[in-house]
Amino acid sequence: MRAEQPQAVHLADYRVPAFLIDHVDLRIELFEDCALVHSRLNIRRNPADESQARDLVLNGEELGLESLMLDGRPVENHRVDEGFLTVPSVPEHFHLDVTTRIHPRDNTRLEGLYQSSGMFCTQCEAEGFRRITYFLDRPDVMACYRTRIEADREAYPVLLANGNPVDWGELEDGRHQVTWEDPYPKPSYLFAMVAGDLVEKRDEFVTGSGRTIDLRMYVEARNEAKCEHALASLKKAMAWDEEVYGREYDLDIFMVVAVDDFNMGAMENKGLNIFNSSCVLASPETATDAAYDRIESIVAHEYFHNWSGNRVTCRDWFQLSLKEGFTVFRDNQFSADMGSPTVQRIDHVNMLRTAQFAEDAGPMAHPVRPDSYIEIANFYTLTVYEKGAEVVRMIHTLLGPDMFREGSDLYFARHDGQAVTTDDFVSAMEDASSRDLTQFRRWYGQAGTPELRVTDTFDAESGTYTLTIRQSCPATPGQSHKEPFHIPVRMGLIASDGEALPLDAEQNTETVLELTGDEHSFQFSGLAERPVPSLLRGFSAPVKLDYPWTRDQLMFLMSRDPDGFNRWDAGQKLAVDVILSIQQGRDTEVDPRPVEAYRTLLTTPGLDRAMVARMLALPSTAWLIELTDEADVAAIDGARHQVEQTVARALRDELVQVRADHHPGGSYAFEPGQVAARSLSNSALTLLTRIGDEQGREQALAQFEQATNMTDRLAALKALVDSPFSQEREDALARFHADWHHDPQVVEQWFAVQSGSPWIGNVNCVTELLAHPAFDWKNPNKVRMVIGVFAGRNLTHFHSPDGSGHRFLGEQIRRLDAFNPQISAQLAQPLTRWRQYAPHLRDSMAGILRELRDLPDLSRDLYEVVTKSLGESG
Ligand code: 0A1
Ligand code: ZN
Repeated sequence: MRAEQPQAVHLADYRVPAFLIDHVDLRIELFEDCALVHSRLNIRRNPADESQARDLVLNGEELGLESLMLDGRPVENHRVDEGFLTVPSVPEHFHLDVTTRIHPRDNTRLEGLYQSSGMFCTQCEAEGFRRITYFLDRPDVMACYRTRIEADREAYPVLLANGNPVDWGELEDGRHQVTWEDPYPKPSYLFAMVAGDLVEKRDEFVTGSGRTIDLRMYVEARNEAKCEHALASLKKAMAWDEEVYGREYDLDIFMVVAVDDFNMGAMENKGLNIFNSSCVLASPETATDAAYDRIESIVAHEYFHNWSGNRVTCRDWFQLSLKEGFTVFRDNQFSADMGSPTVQRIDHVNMLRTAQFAEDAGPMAHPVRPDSYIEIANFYTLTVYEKGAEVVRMIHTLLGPDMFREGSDLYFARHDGQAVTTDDFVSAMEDASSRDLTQFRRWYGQAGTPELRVTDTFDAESGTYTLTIRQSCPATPGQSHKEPFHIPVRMGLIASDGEALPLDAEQNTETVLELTGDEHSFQFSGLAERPVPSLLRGFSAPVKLDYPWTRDQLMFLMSRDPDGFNRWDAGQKLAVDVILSIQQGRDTEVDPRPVEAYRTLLTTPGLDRAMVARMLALPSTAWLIELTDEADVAAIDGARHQVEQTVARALRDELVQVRADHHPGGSYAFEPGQVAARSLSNSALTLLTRIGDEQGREQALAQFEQATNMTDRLAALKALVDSPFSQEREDALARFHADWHHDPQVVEQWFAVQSGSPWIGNVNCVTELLAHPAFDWKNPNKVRMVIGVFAGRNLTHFHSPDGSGHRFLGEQIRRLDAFNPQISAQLAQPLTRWRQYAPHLRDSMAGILRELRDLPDLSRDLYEVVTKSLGESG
């Protein structure tokens, strides 16, 4: 057990800062073994503070304090404690000059200033700036920064920081300097600098008001050919934000840097976005369609933060969803506009329902605006990001697009240059629309996924159909009772001939029902027969909905619901019912109905091919587990596999035909038509190889040999790996590695194909991968691709009944925690849901959590995850 227990921070304890910092002047001297950071802070007492504090208390961690001067005179009565520097009795206004010595080369946490592949880079969100220099490291202290970087010219020809370059020149001893100035006040978490020997790719964007913005992407020379897609995505995002939100870029330069070692996906530092290489670099030969898609949305996400996050930022870290929920909503809208809105929505909801619902149902459940945290890095969660985005989406649904735009305009105008709260965001939406969102605000404060129970009656005589909806929300840690939520339910009614029925006097065939109380009844009159309800269209609220559709009704909705999302969802519901009925012994044979529905999909000309691919995919094991109490993973996976085999065998000819008809030839382009065709053809390949016969083997081998892009090559490799063809599997894995061992991002994929494989990815296999020369403990991507993919996606092997998978994860977490706590805490996530599983799995998972909890030296990050997961009874 840790010597002292880390303390929680509470939203209720928020106080304005006692001091403000208006200006920061940094001079950063970079050397091989250390860096000297000279900072001059322009500080004044905060007029809004009533505490009358005399002492200045700055945050700082693992800093060597070299000198400290106040208004030019050395300070002698200061105190340095764990995490703080206190300067007693300071005046109203003053300059503080601080010099700290830090060691970027030894920084394995990847927070603050560190080295990656020989370059220097920073990550300051959420509390990394305090690892560079002493500061009021909180987002409501906003300052203008001037940053001068000095380094050896030959080793570090490129020196970057936020803002615009204002000065540069030679220094003694082969060194040089570049000075940057950022005119926009910003919190310290948005500070960034980079120094390295990097190639520059240039482009430009002309804004709506006619300003030409210099776009620059910096990468290592070996990645020079992988920049085009990110730059193209950036320009699309810039144009889209002007068109849809009226937001123009505000500096002269926008820079993007790719680094290999990064704890997260990317970071929105003002004017200098830093990306994990895997989230920004792409070429057709090395990146899949899924990667292209992800890059487009992450580049957009970081760019959109320039307004939703940087110009208007968070008052404190409890407000994280203010920037993240809104920005994810914005990037989802963008992705929908760039491709198919329905497919984008399906992919997003699929992830949300599987992973965020699990978070909401587990011991780490927290509101979109949490009430407390021990380590804020643990709160970059799916709840804050994805559920936060759903909350913004519901506001959009309730207000309609025009009013929502007025609300966002008001929000940006009212709060430009400020650090504000989620409440301020909702108020702007209210003020612009005159809608009362008082009750709606509960979405920010109450955790848990609401459940809607729907029943209906039809009075044939009067032709009246009545829908009754009851809402409830399960208890979550610290919240046993929930008040009703304000929930928009988009819906329609469908007649037996497939006609969409009018719902009101204006003959609308779709409406949004608003739930505010525990129970509501809605009546629809003038109907000739009992309709089939289509509920929660487009997933209009992040809730679980229960209505007793029959399998025939689901088949009907799969083909006749005018809402594409609900067509897909009906198919998922049908497949869930069929699989779980097999698993629970309610059915002894696989119901042929889904097979026939898939056959129709495969043979009907003119359907959206990306949609067909989504509809053919059976619900994931993770989603089936989420729907099951005391989940027996092996039994669930076995039933799913049986259904998949049945489908594949019955549809063999249609699958072969679809591949012949739809596989795109010619040169690769990331454009919706080609992406859809590849996704359908590769889904068909996966199913064909599940049969395990000669035809599937030949198709997979031929595609592996002939593929000219990574999407097809990786799909073929996966198909071979997850099939009984052992010789072909070994050969393909060896060949793939031989071809791509020089490219870290492709090697990451090669790792993931193995660690995620239900066929070969057992504990022995992943243990061998950890010993592979390309594996690197200090590189978060490699760790995630081997250990994270095994524990998060390879559920059969991770939950091996002998507990070996759980033990393996426990050992790796323990090892990682010593040098990168953010990563060890991320990797512990799969263990937190232990209560969801069958007793033998549950006990083994909780046992590992207890072992971790009892370690003498575990990090604050991991401490919070394991103690909260175990709960009071732990
Ligand atoms: N704000 C970034 C991602 C990010 C999150 C957490 C971090 O450290 C704890 C760092 C970066 C984004 O939303 O893209
Ligand atoms: Zn973000």
